[in-house]
Amino acid sequence: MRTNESEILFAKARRLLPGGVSSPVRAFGSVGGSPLFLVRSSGSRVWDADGNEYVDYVGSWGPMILGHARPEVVELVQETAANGLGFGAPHPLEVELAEAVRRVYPALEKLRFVSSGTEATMSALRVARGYTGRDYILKFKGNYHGHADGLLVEAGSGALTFGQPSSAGVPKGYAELTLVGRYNDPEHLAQVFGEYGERLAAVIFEPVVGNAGVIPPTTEFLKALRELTREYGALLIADEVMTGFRLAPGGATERFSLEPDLITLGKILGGGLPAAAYGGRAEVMAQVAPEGPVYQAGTLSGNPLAMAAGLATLRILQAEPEIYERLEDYGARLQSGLDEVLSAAGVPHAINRVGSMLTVFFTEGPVRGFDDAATTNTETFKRFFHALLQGGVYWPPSAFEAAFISAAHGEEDLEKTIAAARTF
Ligand code: KE4
Repeated sequence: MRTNESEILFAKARRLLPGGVSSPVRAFGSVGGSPLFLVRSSGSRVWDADGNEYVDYVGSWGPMILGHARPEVVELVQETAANGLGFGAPHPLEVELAEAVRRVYPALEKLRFVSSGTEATMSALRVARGYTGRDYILKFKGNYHGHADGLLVEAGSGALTFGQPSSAGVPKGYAELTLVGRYNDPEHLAQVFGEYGERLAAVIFEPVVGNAGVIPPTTEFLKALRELTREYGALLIADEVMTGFRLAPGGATERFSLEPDLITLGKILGGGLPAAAYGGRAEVMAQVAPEGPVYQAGTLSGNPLAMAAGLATLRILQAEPEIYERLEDYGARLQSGLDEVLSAAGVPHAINRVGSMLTVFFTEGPVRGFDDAATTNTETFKRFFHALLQGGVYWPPSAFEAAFISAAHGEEDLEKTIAAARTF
């Protein structure tokens, strides 16, 4: 007998929470149906309030690179919690986690812990403006950096794309200080710099886009980003909230040998608990209060439990580098398995993957930028999502998100995923 506990809970939640959720994408708005209330997880699996089990590719939207409820992580959090949940004072685990981050991100000469990716990117941009004394920033269409006002901006009209608010409540004045470029388009980037370079405080970008679905960077684009920012004195901010510690021990910065001035981190950094960070060259981070004039603060910054979850996670990732080979191998086999099934079904598709993050676009492809990604057939994606769900596979409930593989995913998960896709 199938129960409907998730539906009952969702009805209650909608009377208490906007859309019944704590973050919009969770509401299944773009795939339809009632969202699953998840109550338990272990390794590659999650269970919903009705006791149904799923192979999980959301992984809490990235943090669960080791798989859910990894014993070493849970134990360190429990041990830490037994001594108190927070002090609002410096804690030894902040030092230990910062040291663990520095081991794989040597570019982070100094870093500051915050509680979300949004706080990290918002603060990094304030530091860049404080350091350069300039007001304009540049982001890219299809890149998401959290919900700070100046970043909820989409391409305006016209060649040099002034930002326009992409959300109600963002004053036009804020959006106008954000220019919007085209990802993987070095020519357009040069044009924007030609016009605004001297007034740009920073360029912020996703080193591998995850928020338009997965879009890998081109070498030319990465090169142009670093050359033009250096030439015009703008800071380069690599937003590694999603890619950090995932694409290599040192994230995309290591994988693509990037040389950013500032890096933002989140998700895996907190091992599933609320921790994020921004950091970079010591002379830039010297701007941050109480050392410098750029103010930023947070009651829960450096919370010991979040530090513990992040530290336990990074300890394992750094002690077992073979994890990255396993992630790569599973990712490649999942990609080719899905490609085979969709080709056999005669469904136009393009699968973009970098390491353990991938997206199935339902369009001819190739998908090289946001405009390509936008041609994906969202109705077909909806059918794909529900076919997987019916088959016991929990795929991200949006056509423009990345699916995440964990170190706990294995043969059985792969077979179950491909079998579910075959029913599509
Ligand atoms: P948070 O404020 O959600 O912790 O981080 C914002 C953020 C910043 N930068 C990048 C590259 C990100 O991917 C994110 C958040 N990612 C989304 C998933 N696409 C979080 C999921 C959600 O919004 O519920």
